[in-house]
Amino acid sequence: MLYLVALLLHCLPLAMGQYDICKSWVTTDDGPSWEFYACQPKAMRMKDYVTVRVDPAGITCGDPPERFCTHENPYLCSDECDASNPDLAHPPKLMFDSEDEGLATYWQSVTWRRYPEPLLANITLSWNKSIELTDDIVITFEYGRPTIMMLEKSLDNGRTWHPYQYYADDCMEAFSMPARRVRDLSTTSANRVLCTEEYSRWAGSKKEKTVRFEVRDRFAIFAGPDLKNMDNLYTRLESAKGLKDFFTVTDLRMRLLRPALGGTYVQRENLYKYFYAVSNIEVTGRCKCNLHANLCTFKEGSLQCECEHNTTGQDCGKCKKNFRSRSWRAGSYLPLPNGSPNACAAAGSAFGNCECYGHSNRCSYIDFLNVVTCVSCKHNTRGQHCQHCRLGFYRNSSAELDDENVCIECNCNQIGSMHDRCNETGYCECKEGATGPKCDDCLPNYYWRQGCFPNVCDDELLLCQNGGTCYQNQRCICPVGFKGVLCQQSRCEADKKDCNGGPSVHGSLGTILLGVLALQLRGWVDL
Ligand SMILES: *[C@@H]1O[C@H](CO)[C@@H](O)[C@H](O)[C@H]1NC(C)=O
Ligand SMILES: *[C@@H]1O[C@H](CO)[C@@H](O)[C@H](O)[C@H]1NC(C)=O
Ligand SMILES: *[C@@H]1O[C@H](CO)[C@@H](O)[C@H](O)[C@H]1NC(C)=O
Ligand SMILES: *[C@@H]1O[C@H](CO)[C@@H](O)[C@H](O)[C@H]1NC(C)=O
Ligand SMILES: *[C@@H]1O[C@H](CO)[C@@H](O)[C@H](O)[C@H]1NC(C)=O
Ligand SMILES: [Ca+2]
Repeated sequence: MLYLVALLLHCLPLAMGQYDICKSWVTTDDGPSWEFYACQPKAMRMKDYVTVRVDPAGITCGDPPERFCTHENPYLCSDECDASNPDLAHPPKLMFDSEDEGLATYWQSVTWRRYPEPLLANITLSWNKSIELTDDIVITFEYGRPTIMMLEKSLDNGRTWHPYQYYADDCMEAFSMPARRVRDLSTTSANRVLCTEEYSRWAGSKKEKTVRFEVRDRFAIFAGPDLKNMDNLYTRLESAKGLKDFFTVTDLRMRLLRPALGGTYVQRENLYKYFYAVSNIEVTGRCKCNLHANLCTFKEGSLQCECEHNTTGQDCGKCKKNFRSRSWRAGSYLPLPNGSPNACAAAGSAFGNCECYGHSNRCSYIDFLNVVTCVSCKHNTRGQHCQHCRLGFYRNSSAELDDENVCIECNCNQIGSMHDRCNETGYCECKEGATGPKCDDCLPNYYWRQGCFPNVCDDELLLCQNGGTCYQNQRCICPVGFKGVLCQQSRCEADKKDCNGGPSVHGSLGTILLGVLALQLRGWVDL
């Protein structure tokens, strides 16, 4: 019995800390060797690694010094914010310090002295690293929570932003959205962006201070109320499209849109009691390492995964050099309980010497040729080892053979070139008269018009005669009385009868003759 307890205790840490080791040295029938597992870093207090930015400039109180009061004590406006006095200053960093027992330290905005112009502030948190949230985001407000605010997130270091959650005391009025609660979401809507009224009502500023983004409640949809069934959550994270990304962020932004009112309307005669004050922003999560690392360290100002499985990059998002015999893949939580490492493989190790330079995951043995060849080469490559470029593509000389950008499209001009293939430096084969790498230019003495054609006229050798002018090398515009490609022929020579009359006389005489002919045919004139 004692022995059993000891065994259980021994096994417990491993069983509980799922995905916490990347590899272990095991002995099998074939002797000892490494075994690899999907692994992820521990969850951490992410506020310790964040950089913060508060907008607009001048929104932080104290410059110049300012008085304020509280909703509890609205007529005793003796509190002071003074940025130049450390005891009275409220800089942004106080949202991330460790709260000692007792007094809260907080960032504070200016008061709403410009009412009715809205009092707006953005608090942007950036990690320069993808983070997977593992617990609720908890924002603590002193002196009342905002009556309208919004949480946004970015997945690409702040280049693009998406709404994450809306908060208002009246969702319909503020955002034209019905109020919902995360608790009421279902398995198919677990990643829905919603508006909640739970964190914006007035309940006395001391009583309810926190605004949450509920990660646990969303996890609980899959893992049960106490998150006991994490296996189900991990299974869902692998299979439900977009679910993992929903909990992943590189940046968060709180858009504070209206402060606590402490009542139903704004008292214009006392605007000193309206402002924002944030004492803490708790973000709990782990570095996203694509299940290829169980450690994440803070180096050179940024978090970085300590990649295993022969992967590399800030998120272990690619294979190490010389380990690209198949394409990189994230590790997987499945199959339970240890997952799949999906490790990168050394060239030559994976499929009996079939290197595919990371452009294919599959090799196939061709019986009658007795060779192993890569199947379905990607990135516009082809060949037994995906070592050539497909027709219509050429080799990028500044890229390694295992680079995704190794093959560049030829882009031959369809009209000017013989076909859509090109040589190793990207030069296409041109039709007569065409030139340039892509055959979209004409040689001298050719002009472009749906292809290259030899000049009909020009200013050097093929001069238009008799005062004609050359139109875009395509034809001579001849003066009256001349014709021919270069206006070299006088109309008089061509038609001897009309030599004395000008072309206009020629015309009118003809018309008269035709008229006479017509009348004669009708029998009215007898010539
Ligand atoms: C807050 O950020 C949003 C989105 O980028 C921007 O449109 C808005 O002007 C910002 N507000 C302030 C007060 O800087
Ligand atoms: C972000 O992280 C990358 C990779 O660690 C680093 O090269 C870069 O300098 C960091 N950028 C900033 C602004 O810290
Ligand atoms: C990574 O490469 C090393 C050799 O550098 C090898 O010993 C190790 O087993 C490889 N790991 C995996 C997961 O393939
Ligand atoms: C050639 O490869 C380099 C290195 O990957 C890449 O930066 C570049 O964009 C590629 N060139 C083209 C034209 O795709
Ligand atoms: C490709 O064609 C161009 C133009 O004909 C030529 O200058 C270049 O040397 C060729 N490159 C190779 C590698 O053959
Ligand atoms: Ca604080």
